This record gives sequence, C-alpha cells and structure tokens, in this order.
Amino acid sequence: MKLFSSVNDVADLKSFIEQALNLKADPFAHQSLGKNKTLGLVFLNPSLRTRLSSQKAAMNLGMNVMVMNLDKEGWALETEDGVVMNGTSVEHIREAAAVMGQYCDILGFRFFPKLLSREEDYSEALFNKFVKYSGVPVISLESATLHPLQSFADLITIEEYKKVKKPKVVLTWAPHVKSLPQAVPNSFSEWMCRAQEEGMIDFVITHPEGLELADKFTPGAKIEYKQDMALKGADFVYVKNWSSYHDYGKTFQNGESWMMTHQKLEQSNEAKVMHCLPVRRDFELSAEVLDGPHSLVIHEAANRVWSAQTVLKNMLEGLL
Ligand code: SN0
Repeated sequence: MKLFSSVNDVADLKSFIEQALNLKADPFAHQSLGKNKTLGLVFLNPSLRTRLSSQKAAMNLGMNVMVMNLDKEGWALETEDGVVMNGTSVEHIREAAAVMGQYCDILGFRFFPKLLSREEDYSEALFNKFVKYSGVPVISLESATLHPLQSFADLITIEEYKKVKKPKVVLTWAPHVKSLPQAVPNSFSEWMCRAQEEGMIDFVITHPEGLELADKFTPGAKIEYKQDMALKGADFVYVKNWSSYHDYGKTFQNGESWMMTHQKLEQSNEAKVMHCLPVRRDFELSAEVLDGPHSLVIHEAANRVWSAQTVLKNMLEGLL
C-alpha cells in the first residue's frame, strides 16, 4: 500500500477489518516491522485523536515518529504553482514535501478545506501535491474532502458492536455553530456505501433538504429527509454536522431541532450512537446521550489506533 486517502485504496475491505481486529488482540505482534523506519506526521490544522492514535500505532509497530505542526512551526508555506514568491510566503510545498520525504519512510498529512471554492477543495490539489513531491507513501490525516482513518475506525466499531448480521446504519446531520467541512460525512458515507455493497450493512443518510453530500461519495445510500423516519429501527446512529456542498460552505440556519437526543432514539433499535469527536455537548448531541450507555464515542476514538496501525502495517510491508 502506497497511498491511503480513500476507501478506494483498500482492495479487500473484510480482510482490512480482520487485520485491525487482530492487531487490537495482539498490538505488538509486528514490532520488528517498523524497526529503523520513521513516520512523519504533518499538520496544518489542529488534532488530538489523529495525532496521538497515529503516533501510538507507529510505536506499536516499532517505528520512530516525528510530528510537525507546519502551520505554526514551519516557514510560511506557498502552495500555489507559478507565483513569484516576493510576498509573505517563504517556502514552497514542492521543497517542503520533498525534504520531509528525505527524512521519513512514510508521511501523514492533514489539511482542512478553506470552504471558499468547491472546485479547489474537491480537486484535493494540495493533498495531491504533497503526495507527488514527498515521493514516499502518504496517509491522509483528513484532507479537504475525506477522513479515511476515522471512517475505517468507525467501520471497525460497527463490526465490533453489531447485534444483528446486517445492521441499519444512519448518518444524521446535526446543528453546529460554524461551517464545518464535509470530509467526515463524505468519508463515512464512502466507507458505508462500500460496506453496503458488500452486504455488511444497510445505509441511510438524513439531513435537511439542501444539505445533500456530493453524489460521488453516496452511491447506493438511501436519503431520507425526515429524521424521525430515518431513525426508525436504526442500530447505529452517526451524528455529524457539515456545511452545504451545493451552496458551498454555507451553514444551515435554524437547524437546532436536529440535535440528537435520548427521546429521538426511542424509535431506534436501541441504537448505539457515534460521533468522530470533537463534539459540542448539548448542541450537536445531548449530554445525556453522550454520557449514557448507548454512546460509542470513546470506543470509536480507541479504535483509531487499530485503524492507523492496519494502514501503517500494510505500508511497511510494501517497503520490504
Ligand atoms: C473537524 C471536521 O472536519 O468537522 C474535524 C473532525 C475530526 N471538526 C472541527 O473542526 C470542529 C470545530 C469546532 O469548532 O467544533
């Protein structure tokens, strides 16, 4: 494996989940695989889970890890091609990525979308430049449009906690105070659509009209605009805010009634509740649900280690 940026980089989904569960059962089984290999984690945005779980996954495999908060600690970065650099930017992504590729065997890169131009964000231009100029295998730590390490951890969590053979998984939009990327819901949908294709789950997305995600990430998903209808019989409810894809980057107004509560979940099949975190308590999800027995949010975060470790293991095997 040379690139992990989407579910499409995974050839065999079921084997990938099995590998993750094996690593969870025996975290240090491959400790010599990463000996004398270096992982570099490069962030242009904040992180808690991605940074620590990737670091821990690498350590479990015997790797060395370097972390760079490039936005705060690096030189002001130029990302556009063909500009005369006589202004405030100091170093071009071409050299920055190439140099980091000299120091690291595998790199991870996080860059959130600016939410100003849909064309620019959905081209994944910056992530693709980083992959091209670094010259080493690259893991997405959340790009402009996708967050595959999170979605893989979510799928592992669903596999672990399902009580029926083919659970009903519902992605529901939630209110928020600001415009958030579509990366987490795009990615969750992409992974769930693949799992649905492989007969593992049934997948429904519910959101206010106008908040449809890009078609390319929702093939086969059932869209239900009425949240209460969608929640009927749900086994897993995945709560997430996103800004508009169609009216690009705009926040949805007056969506407060979409907050997930204990009462709404009464229509479900005692659904387990998921969220990628960080979560705004009593705004996206009620504190009662978050602190209650149906919440899986901490289990999901814990599974980020096995998600990252599976990807790193496959990349390290490719370096042998
Ligand atoms: C990010 C997002 O893509 O939604 C990262 C999630 C893993 N979330 C935020 O930026 C939350 C910011 C906030 O103010 O709540």
